[in-house]
Amino acid sequence: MKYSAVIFDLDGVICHTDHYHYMSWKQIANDLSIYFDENINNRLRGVSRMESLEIILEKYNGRLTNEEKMMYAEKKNNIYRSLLSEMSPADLSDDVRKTLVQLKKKGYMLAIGSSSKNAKFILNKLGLGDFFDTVSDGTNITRSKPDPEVFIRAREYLKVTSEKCIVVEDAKSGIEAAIAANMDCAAIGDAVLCGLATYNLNRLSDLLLFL
Ligand code: B16
Ligand code: MG
Repeated sequence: MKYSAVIFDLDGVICHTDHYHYMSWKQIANDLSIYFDENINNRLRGVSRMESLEIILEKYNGRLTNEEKMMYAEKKNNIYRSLLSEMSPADLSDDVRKTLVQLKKKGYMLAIGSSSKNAKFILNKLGLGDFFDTVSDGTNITRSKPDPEVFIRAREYLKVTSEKCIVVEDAKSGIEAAIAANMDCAAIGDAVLCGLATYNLNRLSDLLLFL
């Protein structure tokens, strides 16, 4: 096998929580009367919560203190967590479930490589709390994507080389992080548009065409 491990991004790849991020930030933008749309939201994919707020504030006319920024980031996270709390295993699509089960059957090690500090909470909600061989997320990194740290940690936990890993990502920042980690990558959704990935997917199960 060319690869021995598949490292999945979470939001926008395994589940649709990318939309919950959008809805939560939209409320914060509305509170501050800041223009915000799906195109701006696409720049938030894979980047940390505080960096996301800074991108949103590019369209803000006033200035916020660090304390105010912390307050808005926390408020966003509370809105986001209340949306997450409604999630259940039914939020895992048949295509994603089938793909994960098949890859495990074929003998691949499976990992999560997510910038989110809520990753384990989401995995538990989806009934995937014990499914992955390792979870590298926003709680074990100091720099978020496009820095490769989150994927390097994942392959260290799995004890494999970068050449044996393939990353699956919906964010341009995540594709750049995979390339910086010397890993091949498959783009899905918005990440396809950057044209930088080793493979482009229409749906997650397209992975089964070559893995
Ligand atoms: P949190 P991923 C990323 O997750 C999201 O794409 C990004 O929009 C978010 O800002 C980041 O997690 C941090 O999330 O606020 O939950 O810690 O796509 O890398 O799985
Ligand atoms: Mg993502």
